Amino acid sequence: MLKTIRKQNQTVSTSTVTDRSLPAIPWQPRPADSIDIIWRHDKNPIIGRRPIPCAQGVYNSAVVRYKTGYVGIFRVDHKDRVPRLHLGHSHDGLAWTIEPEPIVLSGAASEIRKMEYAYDPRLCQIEDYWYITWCNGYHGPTIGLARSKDFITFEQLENAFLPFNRNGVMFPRRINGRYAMLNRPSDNGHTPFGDIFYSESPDLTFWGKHRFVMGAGGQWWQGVKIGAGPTPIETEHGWLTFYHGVLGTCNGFIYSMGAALLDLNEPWKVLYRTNEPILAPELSYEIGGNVANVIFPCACLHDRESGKFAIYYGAADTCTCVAYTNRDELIAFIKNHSEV
Ligand code: BMA
Repeated sequence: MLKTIRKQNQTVSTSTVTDRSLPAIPWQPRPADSIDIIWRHDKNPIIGRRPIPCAQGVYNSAVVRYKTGYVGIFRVDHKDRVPRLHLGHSHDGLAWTIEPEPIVLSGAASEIRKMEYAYDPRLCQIEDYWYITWCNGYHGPTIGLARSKDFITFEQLENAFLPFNRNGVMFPRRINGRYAMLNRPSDNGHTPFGDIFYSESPDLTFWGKHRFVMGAGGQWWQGVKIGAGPTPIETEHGWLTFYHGVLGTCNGFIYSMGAALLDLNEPWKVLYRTNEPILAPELSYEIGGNVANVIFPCACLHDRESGKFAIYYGAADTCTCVAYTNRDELIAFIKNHSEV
């Protein structure tokens, strides 16, 4: 089916990595007493607050299968509380070794080389490269962009947008011939608003043709702001897109996870969108930490054959967690719980 969809779009994936050559994704079956569409890994958090000496929190991070194992780009808040990006490796996607020093990017124009801070990375394979997008400090938050072929050297490209922007999430193939990215215009603080937009680029330098995708509002749980999460997953029902939705309370924000299906050819068109969170802060590591009540998904491993999903999310701006679901059940859930 995917092949047919790509043919209609006249888009050819030149990916050289097939699911078959990759390791099985982390997985635990749904517990008998689970009543929700998503269930948590029973040994969460998989990465705690201080896996390396400089860290004061490791969360909101990107993970992919690579060769016979896994690599990740991790948000590490240092003890000075400035977030930086660190590379990590794992043989099973659950036990991680994180490099003690931040990753070094090269190749950028001197004006943008200095990253004042770097957080909330996403990873996306497009053709021969792995692309990293992150919230990059350049006179305020904007979307940084870098790429690598081997996770040894990293080439920094131009920032995608003007400040202020967050949650830049690339699509894993060109759409109608252009690179495509979800993003969330914002302000320089703890933004009390936020809608998801779509932008495209012919060359990864110049981004335009901006389209509104979906906004905050509707139900309270996503009433203040929303932002795209992991790299969208192509399905015959549309681009399956996880996102975070934010509730405003008298004690601050509460971040939960929602999901949507976007049109394959025109991803700014929302086909379905959950009218309730698919995962909300409940357990101790989600409701307590550096920032209470935060679930923030940034990566999802997907096994196409079985339809298994392993979703990586940051909990309470402190630690890294995993949750599981099944593609077909989730798509049915989104369609049955949609506000669109
Ligand atoms: C957002 C980002 C996220 C963070 C969240 C909750 O604005 O900074 O990195 O997880 O706030 O603090």
